[in-house]
Amino acid sequence: MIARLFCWMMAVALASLTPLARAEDGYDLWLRYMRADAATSARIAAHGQVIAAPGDSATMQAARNELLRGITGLTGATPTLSNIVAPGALWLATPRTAPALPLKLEGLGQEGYAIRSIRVEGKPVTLIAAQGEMGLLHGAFHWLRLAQSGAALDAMDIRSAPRIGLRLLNHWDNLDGTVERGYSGSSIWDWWRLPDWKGPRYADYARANASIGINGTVLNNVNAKSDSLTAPYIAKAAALADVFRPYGIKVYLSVKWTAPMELDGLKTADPLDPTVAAWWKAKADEIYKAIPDFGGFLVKANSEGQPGPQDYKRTHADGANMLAAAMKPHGGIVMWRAFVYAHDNPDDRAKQAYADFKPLDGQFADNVIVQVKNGAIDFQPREPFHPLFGAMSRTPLMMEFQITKEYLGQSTHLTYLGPLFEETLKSDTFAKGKGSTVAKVIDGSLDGHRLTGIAGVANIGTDRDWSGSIFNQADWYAFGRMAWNPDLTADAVAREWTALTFTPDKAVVEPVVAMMMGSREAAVDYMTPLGLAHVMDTGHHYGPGPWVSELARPEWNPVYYHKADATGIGFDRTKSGSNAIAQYAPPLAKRFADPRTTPERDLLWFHHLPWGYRLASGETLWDGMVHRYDRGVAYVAGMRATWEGLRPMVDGERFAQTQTFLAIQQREAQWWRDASIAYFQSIARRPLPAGAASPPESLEAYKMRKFPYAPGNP
Ligand code: BDP
Repeated sequence: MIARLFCWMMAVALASLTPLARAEDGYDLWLRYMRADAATSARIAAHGQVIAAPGDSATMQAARNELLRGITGLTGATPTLSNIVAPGALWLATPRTAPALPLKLEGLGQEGYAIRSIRVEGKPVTLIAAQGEMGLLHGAFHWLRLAQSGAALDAMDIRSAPRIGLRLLNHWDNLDGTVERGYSGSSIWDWWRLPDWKGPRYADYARANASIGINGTVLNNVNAKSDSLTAPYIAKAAALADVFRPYGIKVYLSVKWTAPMELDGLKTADPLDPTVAAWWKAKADEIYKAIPDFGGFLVKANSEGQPGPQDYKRTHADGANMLAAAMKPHGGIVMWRAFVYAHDNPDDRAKQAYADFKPLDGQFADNVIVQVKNGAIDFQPREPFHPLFGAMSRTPLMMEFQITKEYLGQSTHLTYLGPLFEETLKSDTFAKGKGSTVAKVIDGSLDGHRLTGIAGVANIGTDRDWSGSIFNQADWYAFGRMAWNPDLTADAVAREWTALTFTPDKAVVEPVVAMMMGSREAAVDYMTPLGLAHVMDTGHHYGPGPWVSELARPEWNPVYYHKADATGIGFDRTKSGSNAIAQYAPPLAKRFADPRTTPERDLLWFHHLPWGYRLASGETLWDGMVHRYDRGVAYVAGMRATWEGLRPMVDGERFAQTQTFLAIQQREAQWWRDASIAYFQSIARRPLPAGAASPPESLEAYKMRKFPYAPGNP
């Protein structure tokens, strides 16, 4: 009896050790390292049975630990650590640890790496080589990515170096723990208990970012509080910097323009006032004492009520250069945001950033980079690329994408952002003729800039799965991978992510990637078809509100953006309207001047057209809009069906979350469609095309829906 009980206990104990029994809650992101199938496991074991990675630095330890963790998880066997390059070894080497490396490292910089299958005394060895240890860490992550996705590990010959220098997350995290436009819980920065308590999430955060090539993080909201520049908060930021440093993640801070007045009672924040400049210089010195590798400042000035140099009749360049001078002796930089529009400027909001910044081209100090939002309006499901890209050749410009999906269904809609990033990066500015893509502007190659950058507004919070949903993790992943290499396609990145996040099994990868790839277009269809924008309900930006018209500032109202009236719909940005098209290079301006040559996807962004206008398909604009709303809803129904079919192949917890969120998305896509049609039909006064269902509720009923506690709304 006792023996039988013992056997039973053993069986239970063993069962709980088998990896399949492990609950998957998403915490491990794409670094799951679950036991691989026999063939993959054997391959990994053959190429990673020994890890030869000499060096005691924290970065080398991180690289070694990652390989140990990965290989052990994937194969079930722990590799040996050795300083001798044995057969079957993974050998991590820099010119310092191995002066006679058999490959060239030129051009790889400090973060790049090479991976090559070589022979040492006739035996196969995988060499990961780099100029420095950070490159080795990135190389280790690359090798693990391949190992985890079941790729061949012999005959390797890879060289990889980041194309863009600054690859940063922007956290819109407030000091009270809330996150502006955050949909995944609270801020992961526990400001209150820092600097003493440094919870395990910080290192996991740094690991995850390093694994996809991100190398910096702005800790606090662009709507900044001065307090983050006080001594206690600098100490807190320094504690985080200490945790991140081994992973190559630098810390940056958003600053409030009037901090010298608020913190130390200065009479002014005029950038040309010497006391102001001296204050910032002393502040920079203080920060660098605590954080010697501090990255720099991010500034939102004279935008949406934030103070800035224009309050003192100075320009953005005056402001940026004053801060840049304070950072300069320490090697720091200033990222100055171009997201500006003023309440007293009646001009088209889409034109205002260009109007403010274009004349300043060439006036910025060499450690200033101007951060331009993706979209001259605001992170919409679709916007044409920002006209500043390609228009300021003498100023380094960095891209600001929004990873958190303020306008794309927030945490519950599956709307993979890879295609949005790719579409923008590949857009041709024609600044120096055909092929002058946005990617070439921001990687510095078009104009020969050395300071280059890209930022993503983070979707990270205290939710167990970090990003508010499993599929939102893909947006964080895609941002990092495309920041490292802006030529990567959204499809390739989705494949990688799916293989790592679920399984390399094609039976899962193919349908999941297919779902993801069409998902952003589906959101465009059910929210803002044919170039519409900013019709989300006010404040929380969650759900439809195309009828909103009574807010104080005209450009806060959706009616400002769609301009629907009895004759038609759309924002005329041609000569007869705001003439925003003139901000684009002549070949594009010409293309956008005529609805016939404007890409249909941007039609109503550039033109106000009659409801009866004929689309390329031959149907009327009104019918085409209705068809697109329906197409978007149908796509979501299709995703639900696909996901149901994957039930046997996905672990229960992650399956159920996605299943529930897709149900929410379908309900809400339908709501978007119905409410939009109810409203626009009340203006267009046209019948629905044959087969299209009437909205089940009255327009008034849709207008009545209120969401006072929707998350993320400041
Ligand atoms: C808008 C957000 C707002 C941000 C602002 C910005 O609605 O919360 O503060 O952008 O980027 O998208 O500064």
